[in-house]
Amino acid sequence: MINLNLLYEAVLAGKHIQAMELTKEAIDEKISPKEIIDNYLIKAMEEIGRRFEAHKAFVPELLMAGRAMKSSLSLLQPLLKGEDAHSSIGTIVIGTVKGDLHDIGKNLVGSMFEGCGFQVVDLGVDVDAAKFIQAVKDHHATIVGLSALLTTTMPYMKTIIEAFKSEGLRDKVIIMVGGAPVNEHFAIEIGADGYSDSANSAVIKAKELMGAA
Ligand code: B1M
Repeated sequence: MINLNLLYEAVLAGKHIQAMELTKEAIDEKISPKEIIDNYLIKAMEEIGRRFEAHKAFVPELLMAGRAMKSSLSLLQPLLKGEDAHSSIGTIVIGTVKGDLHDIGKNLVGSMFEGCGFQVVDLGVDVDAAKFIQAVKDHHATIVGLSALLTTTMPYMKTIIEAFKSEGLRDKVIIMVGGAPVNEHFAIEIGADGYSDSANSAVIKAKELMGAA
């Protein structure tokens, strides 16, 4: 039986090959992807973040841990796609806002939406307001998902919301925000429709906002 703490340690140490091998073992042992992600992978990222803050880890360590987490997620994400994936509930345009390169959480949120039957248009990282607006028009999206991990990039979420207003599109889309430094209070303050602190709850919130819960 696999010891999942080894996976936590592998991600924390940035050992991506070991992380992939352990993830494969965990999948073979039918451990739920959600348990692996929530209890081991995200915990490892939280710990490397704490060490970074305490000056006990530096950018290279963050990068290596990020790469190890992504390697593991590349095996788990296909398993998050459920049966519902065939029938589309709606289209969400998702991206990490301008100036911000963090994409692990955003990718997880995207996978969860996809797994729950949404069409997902992922614009990647460092996305400006014009690109979000164009994507909504091109794909007739009903939801916009904004992710930010830096206190310096959070304010750009408001810029995006204002841009949707200027374009006359604000009432046509549900705008959701999330990411580690974002909270409910901030979401309300900038005029977003919804906030959530995890990939799971983001989908639940989106369905609620669409009246499809
Ligand atoms: Co950076 N980084 N980083 N980093 N990094 C943080 C965010 C930081 C908190 C670390 C720390 O100091 N403790 C800190 C920000 C401090 C602040 O702003 N107050 C920080 C910093 C400072 C930086 C740099 C400035 C460092 C430097 O260069 N000096 C730099 C900035 C680069 C840039 O973006 N312009 C930088 C760079 C990086 C790497 C590139 C090395 C790497 C990113 C790799 C990648 O993403 N491809 C990295 C990493 C890995 C982190 C930490 C350690 C982990 C982030 C992560 O992936 N978490 C992070 C520390 C931390 O967050 N504790 C840190 C796991 C992920 C699953 O969680 O993204 O929160 P999260 O997503 C969750 C929820 O938030 C939510 O659901 C997800 C799944 O449950 N969610 C949403 C996310 N988006 C959502 C959207 C929604 C709804 C929910 O609706 C649409």
